[in-house]
Amino acid sequence: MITLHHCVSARSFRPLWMLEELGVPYELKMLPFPPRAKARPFLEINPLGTVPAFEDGGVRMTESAAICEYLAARFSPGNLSVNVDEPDYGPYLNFLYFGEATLTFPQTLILRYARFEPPERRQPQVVEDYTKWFLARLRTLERRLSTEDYLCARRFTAADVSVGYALLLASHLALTDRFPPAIARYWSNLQQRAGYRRAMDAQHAAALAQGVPTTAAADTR
Ligand SMILES: N[C@@H](CCC(=O)N[C@@H](CS)C(=O)NCC(=O)O)C(=O)O
Repeated sequence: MITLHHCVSARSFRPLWMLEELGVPYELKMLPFPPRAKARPFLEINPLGTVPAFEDGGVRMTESAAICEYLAARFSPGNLSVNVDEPDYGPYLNFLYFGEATLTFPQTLILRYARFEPPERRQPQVVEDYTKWFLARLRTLERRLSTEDYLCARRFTAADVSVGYALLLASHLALTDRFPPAIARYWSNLQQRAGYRRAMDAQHAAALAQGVPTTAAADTR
């Protein structure tokens, strides 16, 4: 049985969304945020204290985009994954990593210096600069999505989950009004997917059942 350690709407939402798209059974273990401070025993599972932490038999993984790639290749080759012999294999890998390295990274700086640090350590200049950085990095997506419904291979894949999570995080940072038109349409379509909605419902129900806050840490002010 797969186990996913998760905080509400954290990057561990990527593998949760994948699991729901795939219909693969899993156990969802909810943690308060940040686990490093509020769930110390979790450090035995992931010494960094970050989520996701993913277990599949003897396999242990802690990188959300890599877990998406693993799940797609293992449970949905040629559907949620793009095969090596398909023309969009390269773009598939590129967007999988683009979602985390290029689109989520700047948002973590915004979060930290706008919301997580105590008021005296907040840095409005960092927030402004990395907001501009993030919005500028959307250009690649906008070009692609103005002619395509999905990022690659003309179908929904793990790359859409990776990038879709970055757009979810942007919604918590109130940046969606600044999305260009093709990204706004794409984001709206992703949220209507049954797999996305099931993942949202699953984290809410598990948070209630396991006694952790049902709200995203990103909403903290
Ligand atoms: N690159 C990793 C980043 C994991 C990560 O930093 N997760 C955040 C949640 S979005 C976390 O657990 N933060 C808690 C902390 O830094 O203590 C991934 O994509 O999974």
